[in-house]
Amino acid sequence: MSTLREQFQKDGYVIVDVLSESEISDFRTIMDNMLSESKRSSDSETHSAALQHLGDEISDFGNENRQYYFHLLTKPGTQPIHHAFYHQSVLNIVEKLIGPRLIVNNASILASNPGVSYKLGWHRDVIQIPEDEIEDRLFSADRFHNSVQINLPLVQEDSLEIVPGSHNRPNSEAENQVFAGTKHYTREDAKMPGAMKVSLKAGRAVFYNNNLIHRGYCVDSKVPRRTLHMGYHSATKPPTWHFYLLNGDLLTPEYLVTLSPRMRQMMEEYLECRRQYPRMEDTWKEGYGVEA
Ligand SMILES: O=C(O)CCC(=O)C(=O)O
Repeated sequence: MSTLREQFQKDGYVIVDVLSESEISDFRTIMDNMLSESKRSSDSETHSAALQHLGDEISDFGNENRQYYFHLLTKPGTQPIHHAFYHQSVLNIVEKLIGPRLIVNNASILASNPGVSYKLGWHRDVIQIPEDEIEDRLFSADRFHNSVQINLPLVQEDSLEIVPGSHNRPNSEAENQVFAGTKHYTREDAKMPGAMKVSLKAGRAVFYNNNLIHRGYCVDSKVPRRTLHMGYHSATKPPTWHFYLLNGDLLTPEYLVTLSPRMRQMMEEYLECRRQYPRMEDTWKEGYGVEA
C-alpha cells in the first residue's frame, strides 16, 4: 500500500474527503451570502477563461454567462470564509505531500451559476513563464515541485480534467500534437490522450501538482459551481512561480489589521517569503533553489 505522498509523486494528484456535512453546509452558507445568487445573466456570449486567474470582483458575479474566479485574501469583505484556508485537515494533507511550514499563495473561489459552460484549454500552470523559457527539465521526477493546488467543492462537480502522471515528464509526441506549437493553452475542445475527469462530491478535495496537464471544462452545468481553490508551498524550500499569484502589494498594513490573528500571521509569513524571494522570474531558471 503506497503512502499518500508516494501516490502524489507518481500520479500527480490524490483525492481525500476533508469536510464534514456540517462544514460543507456552513461554508456553503457563507459563500452564498458573499455571492448574489439571484443574479442571472441574459448574456449569451461565450467568454474565454484563459486569463481567469487574474481575478474578478465579487460584485460582478452573475453579470456575464461565465465562471468567476475570486481571489480572497486580498479582498476586503471576504474574511468570513478565510478560515477555509487554514482548515487543519487540509493543511495536514498538504504537509504530508510537500513538507511543513506551509505558506498559502492562492486562496480563491471558482463559482458559476447553473447553465454556464466553462471551457479552458489544456495547460500546465506555466502561464507566467514566457513560452521560450519553458523547458522540459521543469517536468521531471528529479525536480521537487514545491506546490500543491487544491479544488474543494461545496457542490458536487465534474469540472477538472487531468492527465495522471504528466507532471513528472515532458509532453509525449501525441500531447505535443494537441498543444500544436504552444506551451501555454491548447485550443478549447481539444482532445487530450490519457485524460481523466476528476469527479468530486461536496467536501471531497483533489490535491494536485499543477505541473500536471489539466483543464477546467464543463458544458451547460446543471448545478452551480461553488469550489474553494487554493495553493500552498512549504517554506522549507524556495517557492515556485505559483507563489506570486497572490498580489503582495495589496497586503498593506491597513488591510492586514482587518484580518483575524491567524490569517494575519499567514499573510506576514507570505510577505516574509516574498522578501526572501522577490523575483518570480528566477524561479524557473536552471539551478534555482539548488544549495550552493
Ligand atoms: O476549473 C478548474 O478546476 C481548473 C482550474 C485550472 O485549470 C487552473 O487553476 O489552472
